[in-house]
Amino acid sequence: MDKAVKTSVGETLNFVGGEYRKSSSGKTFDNINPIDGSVASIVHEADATDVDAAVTAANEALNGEWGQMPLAKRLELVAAVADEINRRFDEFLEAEVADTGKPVSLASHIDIPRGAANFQIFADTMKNHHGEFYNSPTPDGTGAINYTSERPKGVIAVVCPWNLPLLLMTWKVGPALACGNTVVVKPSEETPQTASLLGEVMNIVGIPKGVYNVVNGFGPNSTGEFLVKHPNVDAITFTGETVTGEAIMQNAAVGMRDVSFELGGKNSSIVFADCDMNKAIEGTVRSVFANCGQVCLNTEKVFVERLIYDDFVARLKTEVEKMKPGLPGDDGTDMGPLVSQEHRKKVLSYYEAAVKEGATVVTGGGIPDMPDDLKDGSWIEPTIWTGLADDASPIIDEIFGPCCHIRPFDTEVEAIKLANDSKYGLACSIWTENLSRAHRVGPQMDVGLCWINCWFLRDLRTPFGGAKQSGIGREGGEYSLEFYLETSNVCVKL
Ligand code: NAD
Ligand code: 6OD
Repeated sequence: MDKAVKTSVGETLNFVGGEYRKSSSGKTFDNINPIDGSVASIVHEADATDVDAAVTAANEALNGEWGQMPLAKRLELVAAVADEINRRFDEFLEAEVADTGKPVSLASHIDIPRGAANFQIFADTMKNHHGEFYNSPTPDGTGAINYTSERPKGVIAVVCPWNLPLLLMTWKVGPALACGNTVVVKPSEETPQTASLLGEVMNIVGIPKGVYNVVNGFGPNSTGEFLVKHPNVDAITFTGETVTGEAIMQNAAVGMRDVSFELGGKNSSIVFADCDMNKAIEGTVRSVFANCGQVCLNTEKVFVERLIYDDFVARLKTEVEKMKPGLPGDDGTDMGPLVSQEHRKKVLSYYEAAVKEGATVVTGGGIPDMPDDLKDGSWIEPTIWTGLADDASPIIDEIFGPCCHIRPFDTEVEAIKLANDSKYGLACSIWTENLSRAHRVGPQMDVGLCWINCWFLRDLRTPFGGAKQSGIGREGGEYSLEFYLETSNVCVKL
């Protein structure tokens, strides 16, 4: 990819019934490139009429060719979407990088490959999926058989965040389509381009019109709210902030629509003195700072056993100070900007709060000095703090930026208690070479995902999701199918 910042400004249209459409109101908004504040694309904002057209198209497709299509053919098309994304890899990469500013090295290893894999894995999962069968005794001795029958749930609203736009959207659209549903996707207003581009892929592959629809816009009193309130939406899958999940859930309650929620986190790492220090440092650098701290799974609280605490803090500081922010395509770049100026304001408010609440700033804490052509980007320094109280706001709240607090602990019991002390329960990482400790501590973590001696290592068949206020339900493999299929029991008296 070109090393220069993308300068050509295109339009991001809605995709309804297999066609690209401008908004019926004529309203547009700017999609800003966070690298330099330039306009990456002009986005057409879908109003209630446009949302209604998308939901209607999705309903018609359910009752048309898509609904009648044999499973084998459907899965062949879903797998073909994966192949076509891979064929157009560079276009997806360019769009994702322009919207997010993330390094090409990251997007080309995680975002785009996973965008494709999410279709292939669920085509495979659905191919191997089977129902249940029971031979049941009856009082008269003749018996009965029971078997499950499954059908698509219907029209699924897919509401997405901006941090891993293609990955997180396809993580829902892949299984939804494999199960025979149709979707209306509402990408984040910050990162709309790859969802729109996926419409071209759907048409080229031959996915029937109306199966995949995209409506662009904002959340409250805008496209997102119109979509989740639409009475002909059968279920809602959402990834984003917990407070947004609460608002969506209230709307989902009307008509008793099912929800699948992947929400916020405040994730911990526990580093025991018996860890492999090199692995723990390398893993912690990734788990705190990957994607400029904008992964829901990122670590923001690090607990380190006192015996190795000083050494750990010093070594992490050395590694973090080597990190280089810069243009996405430059070889040396290992950190992009935050997604927007607005998000930077939020993260900086925590940088200020940390100092006010008594933190020692080990490194970072502000805005890096960038060259003139990048000054309008949303750059921020990777930051480490120590010395905060357990109830300080940067310890309690999800910040979603490249920062962490490091605190010492003395016993295993204390570390588990500190790490679990949160209203969130998404993920954690444990660093230890002691096998017994690993198996003892792992299951005690009050989270949906516990990594031992690793972070963000994914097998797409495993359950993914959060405990407490980090989510409702699980995604991945058969867990996704559970949400996207309506299961009935058929009981036959013999
Ligand atoms: P957000 O909640 O602000 O927005 C997510 C989406 O919801 C956007 O498309 C937005 O337009 C839409 N939206 C907002 N209000 C709405 C409403 N009232 N009705 C319908 N739609 C509405 O989240 P974000 O800032 O885009 O993403 C960051 C957050 O997402 C963080 O909290 C992060 O932890 C979380 N996240 C969680 C996971 C996970 O797997 N648990 C993954 C990624 C991000
Ligand atoms: O890897 C995944 O499947 C996934 N859902 C990752 C979520 C990352 C959150 O930002």
